[in-house]
Amino acid sequence: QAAAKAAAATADSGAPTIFDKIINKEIPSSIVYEDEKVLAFRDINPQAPVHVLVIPKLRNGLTELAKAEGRHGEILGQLLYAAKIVAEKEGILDGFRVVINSGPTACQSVYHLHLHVLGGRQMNWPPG
Ligand code: DGP
Repeated sequence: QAAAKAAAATADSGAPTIFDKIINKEIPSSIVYEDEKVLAFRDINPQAPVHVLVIPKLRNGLTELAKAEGRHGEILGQLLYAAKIVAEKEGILDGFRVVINSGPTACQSVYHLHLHVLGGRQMNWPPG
């Protein structure tokens, strides 16, 4: 399964992604948290009982973490703090994981920076 996902992974083209439609409410999503800068919604393909994606509403060049620059520092902090708010709302503050897949080798599939917030079960290490 991991190999199939890796094979399906694509590189960053800079094109709009499905997350734009989610941000614009053109396609439905199960929103967990939202503020002016950040949107958090349930992953369509959950890998744990709690699996929420935290994204910036404005992509602003952050297609992947590899493209981060100093100017992105504030939103990067806001995303991480939003991940904590999500964990609190979902009742998993005692143990949760935050993952960012950056680039094809890490199996990134949507090129709009997103944090995966995972929890609600025993997490294992190392990850696949
Ligand atoms: P990544 O592999 O790190 O790029 O994760 C992308 C995630 O996005 C993946 O876990 C599935 C999720 N996803 C893709 N399309 C949709 C969608 O239309 N709705 C929702 N809720 N999640 C999606």
